[in-house]
Amino acid sequence: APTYQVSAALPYPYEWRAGAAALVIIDMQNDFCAPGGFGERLGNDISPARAIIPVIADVLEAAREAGLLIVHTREGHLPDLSDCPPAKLEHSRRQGAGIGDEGPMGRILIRGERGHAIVPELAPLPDEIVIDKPGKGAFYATGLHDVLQERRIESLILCGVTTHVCVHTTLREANDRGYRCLVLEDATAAFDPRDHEAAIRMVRQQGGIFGWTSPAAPFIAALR
Ligand code: TIU
Repeated sequence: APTYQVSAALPYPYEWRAGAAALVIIDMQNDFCAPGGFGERLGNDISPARAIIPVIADVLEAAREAGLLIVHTREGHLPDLSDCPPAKLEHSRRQGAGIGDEGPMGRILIRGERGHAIVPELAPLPDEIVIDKPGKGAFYATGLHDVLQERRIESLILCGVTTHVCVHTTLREANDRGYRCLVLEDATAAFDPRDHEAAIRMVRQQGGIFGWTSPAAPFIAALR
């Protein structure tokens, strides 16, 4: 199979084999990207999360054209909260955004509510994979690893929110499972840019301990 390369990636060029890469779009939900959602009610400025929507839309379009496997993830819980650990529930309530509480977009972080849905600009197509996850990482208590192994996926291109929480947790889980991971730095965001910067730096320190980083444009160019 031919090999693709993003030569601008840090700390050194990122390569993947044709047919062996997946785009993973993490938690681009109304709860993190829309006014009145979980992210904003936790006390955050959601504008960085909104700003990456058009960048991810470009990446998604190019990945669809190139035939990459597309995976969307959503953070959320069952309506009876049986999959929400007490510590997570307590933390959310202390922050004034109790998981399961009523909000402007339905119950906060509950599957099936409007706040839980992916923003319309990045809506999954019917044949794309949607992983519902109760944790920050997309591998914990989900079928993601099996889905990727069935399709012989070796390389993951990660984007979405937030860089230091769900993107990083997923990245670390993926790295331990042997996937080669590229984080698209301008297609990820944290509510505080300092958290974003720190998280991006961490990926590529020690010669790329968790993977690679690159802006979206050179990745899109490599696909075309
Ligand atoms: N998706 C994700 O990152 N969930 C979070 O709760 N992130 C925060 O930064 N709070």
